[in-house]
Amino acid sequence: MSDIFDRRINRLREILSDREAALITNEKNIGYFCGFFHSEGYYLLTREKAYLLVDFRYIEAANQKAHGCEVICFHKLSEDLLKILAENEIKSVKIEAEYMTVARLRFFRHKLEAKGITVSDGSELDKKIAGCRIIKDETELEKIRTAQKIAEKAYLEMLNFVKVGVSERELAARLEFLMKMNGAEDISFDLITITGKKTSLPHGVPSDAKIAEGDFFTCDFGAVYEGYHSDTTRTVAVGHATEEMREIYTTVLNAQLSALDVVKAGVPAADVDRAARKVIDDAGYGKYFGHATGHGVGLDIHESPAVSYRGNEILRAGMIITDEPGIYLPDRFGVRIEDMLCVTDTGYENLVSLPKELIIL
Ligand SMILES: [Mn+2]
Repeated sequence: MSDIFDRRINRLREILSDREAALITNEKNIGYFCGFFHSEGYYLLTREKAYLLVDFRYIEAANQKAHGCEVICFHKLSEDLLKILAENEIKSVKIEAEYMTVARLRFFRHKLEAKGITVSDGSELDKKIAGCRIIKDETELEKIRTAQKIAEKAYLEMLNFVKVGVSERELAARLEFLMKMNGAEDISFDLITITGKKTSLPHGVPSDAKIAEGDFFTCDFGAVYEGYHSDTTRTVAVGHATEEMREIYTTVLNAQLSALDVVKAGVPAADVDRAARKVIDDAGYGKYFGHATGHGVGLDIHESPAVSYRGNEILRAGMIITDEPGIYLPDRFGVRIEDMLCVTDTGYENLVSLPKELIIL
């Protein structure tokens, strides 16, 4: 267990010089490097040592869960932190740029610089951490697979309740309940269970609106298992689907499949986006597909790499990406189909096992 964390820590140490430390405050990043995932922790890494500072409320859990670091119960954060920095003769501290509030940065600057310790720009640190997290090891993949299995089981159980007259909010509540009953520690994001005209909103919010005969019903859902997220979207029709609905559905499905054909280690992520976009453009619906084809998934629901024609990441084995093109006709309806994939040297492992042909309930 602890060699997983040793490996991660040692990669992060590559950006530290002798008298330098990294101070990590983002909960997900702390969890990634030591296995302890609760809020209100501070993780300090030097060339030789690693410390997790938590307050009294978390000390027992931290002692049980944290690996590869010395767990310290702090009383006054700045004093305890300065003591450790002095013991290690640290002259400069890197702080994550993306997660630190201005107030917090001011606090650390004020306290540390008074002792002659520089607080340096953390963008290099952020980049390094994202670079570590972008490739999932087997223990992480197992957690993502489990999250996906839980989500799919709950989704299939929820589908039994998708009927004319049932509200979007009821279905969101039911899906969340079923995920938790099936072992999810949380939902990946506010579940999207939308119907009718609202399906034209890529991130529509469930309301009291009720399913009507002839509606599309779009469900974008995911579960969290041991910190790791899953992400899937399916669109089904209720009662019947018009020719136009079928045509749009088929176009989105073809785009989704074309993107799948491209996925493989060594391929630019932008090519995956272009493959999906081409199918939708060629069918004349290009302007109705306004988001990227996909994104990375892991400890965060959206993380690197971006699967967008604007991105410049090259796919590598062990990356988790989504493939989720859509067509959204304003004030009419929309369709999105999303799979979550693990990139391999020869292609991908599709973590989603749900069918993709149009289902009419
Ligand atoms: Mn997604």
